[in-house]
Amino acid sequence: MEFNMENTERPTRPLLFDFHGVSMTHYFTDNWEKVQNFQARPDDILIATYPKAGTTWISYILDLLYFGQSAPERQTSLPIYQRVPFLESDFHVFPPGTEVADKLPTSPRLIKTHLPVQLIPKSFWEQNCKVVYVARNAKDNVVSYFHFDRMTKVEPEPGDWNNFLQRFMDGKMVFGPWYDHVTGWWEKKQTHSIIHYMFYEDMIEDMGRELDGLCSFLGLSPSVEEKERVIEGSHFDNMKNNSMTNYSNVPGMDFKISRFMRKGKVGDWKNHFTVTQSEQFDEHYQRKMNNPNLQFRTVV
Ligand code: PPS
Repeated sequence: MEFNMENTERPTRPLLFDFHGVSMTHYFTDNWEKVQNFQARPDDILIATYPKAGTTWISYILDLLYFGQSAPERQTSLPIYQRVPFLESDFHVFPPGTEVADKLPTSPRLIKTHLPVQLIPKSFWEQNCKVVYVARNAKDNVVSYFHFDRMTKVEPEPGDWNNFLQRFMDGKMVFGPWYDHVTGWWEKKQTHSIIHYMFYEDMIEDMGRELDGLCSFLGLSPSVEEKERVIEGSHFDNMKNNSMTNYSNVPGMDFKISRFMRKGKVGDWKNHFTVTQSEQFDEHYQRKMNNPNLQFRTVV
């Protein structure tokens, strides 16, 4: 599969538009027919997240779990976004996600999506594929999203922090409202045991515990040494310094503005929200989030 990194054509920032009730940009709808008709296989593992919730982290953990030992060369030769195709993406400089996924030689295939649950191609449900969903608290999620949108031209113009925060609260973000995304997947999980719902904050707090839960869901029983290798390899500092996981070789990202592996913390929101913004956000949050069983932590 050819990924042409020499194509330096400067992308212009895309506009948001309504797509089946969800704000989107053309990068995620241009290939929609093939996305909707994508043929999942029963052993595919779908990694589903709202943008900036820890997608790359969980992708790398899964890749290490499945292929860390059997295909060590993969770890040094193939960037994570080529190992784990981004299903709905069609960035034009890369082959579309569906094509990369179709050509993946691995079994299982690890496939990334940011789609809200109602837009997932139906073959994933028909094939009863396992889904690993990672959710991150809204305040850290919006901060991470803001810095990401500042540094990459494939996202709409972020504007200043205050406007961005308001847009997030209004749900006018690529892939729609955070509130609906995390709740929609949470509710789907209640009737679909093939969904494993994880929290970024839990992973930060105790990766060993979270890895045990994940392995038990996947039916994997790695040795103590293997688990240690996965935990060590997926530690923020190691992923940040690893050119296969830190996105340093992706065109269209300006690391002088912000790095992809930026802080990797819970609670960075406190460095961004003013007291007034935080109070307004909390008040709005209470109105939007009405499932008492879905609780997030903004500190650990
Ligand atoms: S994307 O573009 O949606 O795929 O981004 P995503 O990978 O979901 O989110 C990026 C944020 O996740 C942080 N990250 C990590 N945190 C802790 N530990 C590890 N290993 C790790 N890997 C990635 C990354 O730093 C981004 O968060 P912020 O808050 O911006 O640092």
